[in-house]
Amino acid sequence: MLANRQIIMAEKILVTGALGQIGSELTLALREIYGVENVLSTDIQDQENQSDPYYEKLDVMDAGKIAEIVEQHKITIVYHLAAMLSATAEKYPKKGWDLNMDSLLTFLELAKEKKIKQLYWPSSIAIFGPDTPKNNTEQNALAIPTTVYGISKRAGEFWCNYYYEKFGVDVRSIRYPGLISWKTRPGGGTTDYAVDIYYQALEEGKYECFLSENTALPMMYMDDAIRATIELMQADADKLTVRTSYNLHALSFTPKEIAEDIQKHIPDFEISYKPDFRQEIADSWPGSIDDSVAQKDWNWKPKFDLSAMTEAMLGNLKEKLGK
Ligand code: NAD
Ligand code: AKB
Repeated sequence: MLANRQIIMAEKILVTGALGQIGSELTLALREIYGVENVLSTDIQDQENQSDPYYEKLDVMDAGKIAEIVEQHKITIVYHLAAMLSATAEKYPKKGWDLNMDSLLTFLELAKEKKIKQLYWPSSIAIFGPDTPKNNTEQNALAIPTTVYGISKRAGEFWCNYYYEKFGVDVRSIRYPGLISWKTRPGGGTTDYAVDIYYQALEEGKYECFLSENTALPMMYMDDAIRATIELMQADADKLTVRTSYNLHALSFTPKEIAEDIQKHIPDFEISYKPDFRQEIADSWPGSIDDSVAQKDWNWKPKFDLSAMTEAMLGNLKEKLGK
């Protein structure tokens, strides 16, 4: 036990995109395990109130600065989260591609050169496309993405597998579904409606959804996503059979279904629908995911169903918004 603790405390972790929806919570979770001073949080943005002494501003397009930080802080593990998400990348395709690809290759190269020993990089259900079977989409289902974001994530998966196969790089990845959380608001995604709806339910009592009422998408509460990420990173390497990216499942619901669940707590809550360009993106993605390989390889199991998530979201947001 003591030996395990010493091994864990010897790690120095770098998180990129750490001020984002996932990074803000993953950083806290990692600091609980590895110690605050051993987890360096970085992002291209300035920190809001300069409260974190272990924060550094870092643009992940700056490969030189990344190498400098890795050397200076003796970084051993990287969680590379910075990216442009689906809706924004459709507006800025080339910028989205450059950010999502170049930065991943920078970290894969550092791992190849043994400057870091482990890399986490998230993929997405966006790697699937309109030709993919919609329900219980399997690990190796046909994946011909039609969004820039999806193309960049699919290509990134292949790069991860390539660096693993050719150079033995220990890179691990999860295809997150839409993530739902209350601490930090999401930005630029197609699944963001499932977060916005809780804020608007409490603040306005109504919500105009940018997806149509019967658009089913795979989703997950953030606590499950953070636990999955850490469990995958701590799993025995020889148990892992996937080095592209693991399918992961927790929930599947439509805007109508989440609204009905909110109405159990806020009976007067009203939802209306005004689909925009994000409808086409959502229509190209699966409705639910088969994650049997993750279950088998590293015992993945979600804890939050829709009603547990709604309770947690409304309870935490009420406190945060002073409602
Ligand atoms: P987010 O948009 O909330 O956060 C991304 C962060 O990256 C932001 O804080 C942003 O300031 C930072 N960033 C942008 N450009 C940067 C740059 N050049 N250098 C450094 N930082 C930069 O995104 P998120 O939801 O936290 O997603 C994190 C990762 O998880 C992404 O790779 C995303 O594709 C993946 N993912 C997220 C979801 C989800 O539902 N949130 C689902 C699937 C995959
Ligand atoms: C998005 O909607 O872009 C993300 C994702 C599913 O990757 N939430």
